[in-house]
Amino acid sequence: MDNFVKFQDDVDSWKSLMLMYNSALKEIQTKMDILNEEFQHIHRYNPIEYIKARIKTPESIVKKLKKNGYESTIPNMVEYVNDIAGIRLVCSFTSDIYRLAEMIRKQADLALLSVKDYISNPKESGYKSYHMLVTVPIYLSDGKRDMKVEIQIRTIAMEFWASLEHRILYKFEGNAPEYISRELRECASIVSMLDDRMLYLDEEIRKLEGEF
Ligand code: 0O2
Repeated sequence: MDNFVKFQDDVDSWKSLMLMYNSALKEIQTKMDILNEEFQHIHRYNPIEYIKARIKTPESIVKKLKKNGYESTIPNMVEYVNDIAGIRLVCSFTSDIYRLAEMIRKQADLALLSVKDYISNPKESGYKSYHMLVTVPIYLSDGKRDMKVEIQIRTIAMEFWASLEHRILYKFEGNAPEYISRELRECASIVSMLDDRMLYLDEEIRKLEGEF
């Protein structure tokens, strides 16, 4: 019976926690939609092409805790798993990424905990993305909670690459055949080149538009 009560308590804490992470995700999603709409209104241009939001699956939370040597407990997941609530902003150009990061930094009610700039410092695999870990306040019936949300910002080309690489990572559990890893690294440099050239084109078009 005691075990059942404990289990029930854990289920209740889990459900409350997921509700809080979901609320945090909604708050951030709304903030990003507003930024995008306002930017469109002023500059006639959307820095965000699309947004993906997700709550990490219980399996993935447990796997991450285990990988980092922590027991699967609710306090550990809150403390050590930073991307339970994750939102991804997908942009056309690399310049949009830094523009968005700056706009996010300026939001007074978001606290910036850390930044990982895998664009200036890509991973060995070729992974590029800009990660910001923030806390966002959510207001419940009994008060305020600051919830962690990971914001990933990347271009459409980086997203294309990362999605395939993620599948490969899972499939081979980090031990992909050398020719696949090599091919991926080559694709990563093609992605970087494509991003640079598309940005160049965009800037040139803007200059020409300015002339007319
Ligand atoms: P999954 O399966 O996507 O959930 P930290 O959160 O700071 O304690 P972590 O997790 O290394 O440590 O932080 P980081 O580097 O910001 O990574 C967070 C998430 O970014 C990862 O979550 C991935 O979703 C994504 N990511 C990071 N590195 C790579 C990479 O090399 N390739 C791809 N495709 N995605 C990456 P998870 O939990 O690792 O994985």
